[in-house]
Amino acid sequence: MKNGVQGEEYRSSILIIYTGGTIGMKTDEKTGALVPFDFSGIYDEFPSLRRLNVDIDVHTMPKLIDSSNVQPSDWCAIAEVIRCNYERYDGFVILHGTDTMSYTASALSFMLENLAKPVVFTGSQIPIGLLRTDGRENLITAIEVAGARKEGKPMVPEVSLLFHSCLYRGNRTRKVSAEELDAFRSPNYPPLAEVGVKIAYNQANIAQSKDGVEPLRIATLMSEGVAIIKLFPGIGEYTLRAILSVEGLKGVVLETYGAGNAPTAEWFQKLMRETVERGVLVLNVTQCDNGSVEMQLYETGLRLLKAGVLSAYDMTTEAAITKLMYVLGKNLSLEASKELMKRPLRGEFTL
Ligand code: ASN
Repeated sequence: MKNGVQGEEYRSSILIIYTGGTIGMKTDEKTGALVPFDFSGIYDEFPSLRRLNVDIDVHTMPKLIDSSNVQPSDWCAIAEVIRCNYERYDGFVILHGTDTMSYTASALSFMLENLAKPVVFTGSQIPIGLLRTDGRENLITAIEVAGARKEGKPMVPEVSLLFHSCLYRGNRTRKVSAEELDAFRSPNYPPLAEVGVKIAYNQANIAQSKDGVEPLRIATLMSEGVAIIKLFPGIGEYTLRAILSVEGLKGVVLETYGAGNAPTAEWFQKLMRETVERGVLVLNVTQCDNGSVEMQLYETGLRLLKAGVLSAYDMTTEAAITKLMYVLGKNLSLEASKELMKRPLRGEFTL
């Protein structure tokens, strides 16, 4: 079907939103320096894209940035572009620097409420204008995923991240290598698709299409009163107290050891109790690459549980901090915020 006409194959319309990062770099032929690539000439640069059964438009963000400079205001700007173009396109590809791509993908997964269309993040480790680039494959596969349909519905109606040979749920990912082309992992959730000769979708792991249930809404208030604290043997009481007594603090991601364990020293436990009693949401995330927080397993975790610290289960730090920002940005009661933290909203953790 093409746009409702029976008998012809449906041709998806995709909007590429270009935000910056290495993927957007090419060598200036005169100077040899790396300069931004103009994605609006995408068909001239990659004529093979015409062979895909999709129509592509490009939206270039006003200021192209290295993703180390990304701020919540950039997440809002991306969400706004998606909202404005939501009805016109079948899917979206976000070209983003790899350094903070997992943060942005996690944030967008929460901010895009009632999302029923694909939003596929991708980037590259080698500039798209260099011969050995990984950007070309990533870009083409991301476009294909964003346009893929099954029984008239989008194949992957959620925020995902395509890198190297895998498509992941965006809020399950983290960047794990500054060197390898296979730079992302989803340590606690299987890939949504594996890319080989074919793109093999793992249907059971992909969110169900919510098409037509509720209109897309974007939540653009992200709380800034949050912090990440990574425990280490020797962390000092004064340092920790100083961070936790910062004015306006509303939420903390506490990176603990193993299955969610922390020192049992009285000063530490007392500080945690006081922080929770002050109404700060403390979320326990493990420092381990994979596995889940289970605070009831050891005395060192149980004490945190009793102090009122919440479990992040198997969430990544990237998902935990952006979920805190999203939930606290809603300005709900403390109890209502805790309720939202305790349940998976976009498949970001497994209970
Ligand atoms: N510094 C770059 C960025 O995150 C790294 C990359 O895209 N590979 O924007």
